[in-house]
Amino acid sequence: MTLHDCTTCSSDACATEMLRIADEQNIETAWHRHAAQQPQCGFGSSGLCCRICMKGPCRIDPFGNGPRFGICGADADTIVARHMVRMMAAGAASHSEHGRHIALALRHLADGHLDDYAIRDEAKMLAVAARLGVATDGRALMDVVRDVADLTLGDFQNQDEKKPCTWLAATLPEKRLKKLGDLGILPHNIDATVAQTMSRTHIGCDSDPTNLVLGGLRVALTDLDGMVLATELSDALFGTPKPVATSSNLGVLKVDAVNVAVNGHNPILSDVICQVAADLEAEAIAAGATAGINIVGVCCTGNEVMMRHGIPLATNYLSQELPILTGALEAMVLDVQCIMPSLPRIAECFHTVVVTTDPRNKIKGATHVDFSETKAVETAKTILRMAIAAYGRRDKNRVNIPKLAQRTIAGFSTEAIVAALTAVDAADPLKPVIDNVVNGNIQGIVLFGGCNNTKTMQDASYFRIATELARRNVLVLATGCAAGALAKSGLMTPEATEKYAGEGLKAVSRAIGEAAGLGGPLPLVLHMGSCVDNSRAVILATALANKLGVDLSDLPVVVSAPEAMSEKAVAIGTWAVTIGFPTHLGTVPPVVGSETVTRLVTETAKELIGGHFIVETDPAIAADKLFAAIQERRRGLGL
Ligand code: BF8
Ligand code: SF4
Repeated sequence: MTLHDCTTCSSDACATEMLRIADEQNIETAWHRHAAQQPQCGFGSSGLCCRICMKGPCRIDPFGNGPRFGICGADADTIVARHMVRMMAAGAASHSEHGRHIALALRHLADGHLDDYAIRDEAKMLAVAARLGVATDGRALMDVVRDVADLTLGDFQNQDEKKPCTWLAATLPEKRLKKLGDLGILPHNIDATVAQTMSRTHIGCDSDPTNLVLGGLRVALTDLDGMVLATELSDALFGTPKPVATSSNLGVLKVDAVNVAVNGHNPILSDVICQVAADLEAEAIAAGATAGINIVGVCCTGNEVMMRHGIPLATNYLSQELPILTGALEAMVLDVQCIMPSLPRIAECFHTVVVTTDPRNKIKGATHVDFSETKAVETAKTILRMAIAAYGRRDKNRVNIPKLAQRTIAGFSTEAIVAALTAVDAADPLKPVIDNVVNGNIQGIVLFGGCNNTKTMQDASYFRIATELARRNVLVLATGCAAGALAKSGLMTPEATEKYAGEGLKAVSRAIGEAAGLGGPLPLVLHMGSCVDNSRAVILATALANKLGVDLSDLPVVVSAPEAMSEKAVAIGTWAVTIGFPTHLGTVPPVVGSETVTRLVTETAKELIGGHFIVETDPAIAADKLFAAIQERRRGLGL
């Protein structure tokens, strides 16, 4: 096992504590494997290794001393652009597949084929229908649901290239839609755009870097489409989040409970597990677990159930192996995406059962329990009973649960934010935000999103940039593993607002928090949900832009992904730029091998679409650059 440097692995105290145990017990984690991978290949890191065809791999010498072209003649610009664009397509496919799953479930529900689900938020369902232009007056709810599901599935089926995806058209401001339409990058169909992206990047197809990058922007917009529909339909199906008090980090595991972690992204099973856990409480107690069943979350499934049910978050992406190392986790239940294939190997050293549930996402060594929505409750109970049985095999001498469970206020859906603002100004809820942006109490808004990445110290940059911007009166929103990092760091509390916010932001947070009955200021960081829920921030920003009669690219809104890692994060960052937001990446994407592509996404994009990438690995400098971008926008608005 390759040794890692414990002082630079993670700023999360629980992770550091568990890594010590991993070292003692000779158990390999992602940090050990990262160390074993050093040095990582420079060609791959800069995007200059092409594996598009079997004549390759071909490598371009970035210093000009070796080959300048691959065997087919592709140069550095083509190679870099093609691989980047394929990453975007993979990200878009992932989010959209999640969205399709929810849309199909709604369709089956409308047809009476699903007994285990219901429309939990009828008001949201009707609001969504109205936004999509579906008639609601005097109609049976399930007829409305069927129409919404069919319209949504149309975004995967429409063959008319002139008709943009329904959800994008219903989400973005008119000015932005026009700009994207004029550039020819407004997608008409998620599946077709992903397929076209794969096809145009095949050997011997599109090799013009600008045209490839424009294709990338187009496929990234399908990622946004898939995310918006996933979030909005999930809210209708499972409930729209409201502020909820809970806690984060490994201290949420209980020594006397059957601990079950849900990990992945899609709430369609995890939500049911949360609902049925109470039914099996007596069985858990009978097995000796006096505290019953304790469901905890990991990664974005964790965010989904935290937002809607206040389920505590055990951890975010990079430390997902560590709940098993506590020796107190009975089961880890997996659905899709960002799941480490190492989990069953670690579980072998303990009593934990690792359960995969999606037939397209199996892991060697895990137990597979096939999940389908038609038997959701039955599957959830089967899995929970596997966890109860595992409790009897727990070795009490190997239990090491860290103490820290950080208090966390989550649940800030767009609707919850608007409801809090309505308490301040019922007639015009957005006015308090706009007035305070104009008077400078709020300088702007930053949305933190994205992952963990072993290339940086886990969670550290999130804390540094968020507190630095909040001190400068920037309102902070977060989703995904960014939200996990900031929750574990204790920034989702009113106390953090008192401690870190600048005077202007503090005054506004107090006024809104108190008017909304939260008994204090808003938390310093507003948790908006999982990665797909970045769409909530877009909906909020669109409402502000529409109210001001401006485009998204005029707003003092910036995005930061200090630990971007996944292809999904590449897609999200790209659509954030494409709809007009300056977007920070704290890890260097594999584009630096091409000056042309680097310039396109960091400079030319700004002139073309208003947004651009800011690549900066130093968190203090990143905070300065993000604040400068906010100031530039303020000046543009005459503020
Ligand atoms: O969708 S933030 S590591 S878990 S990709 Fe993955 Fe990145 Fe986490 Fe959620 Ni999003
Ligand atoms: Fe090499 Fe061209 Fe094949 Fe890429 S597509 S591996 S550059 S021959």
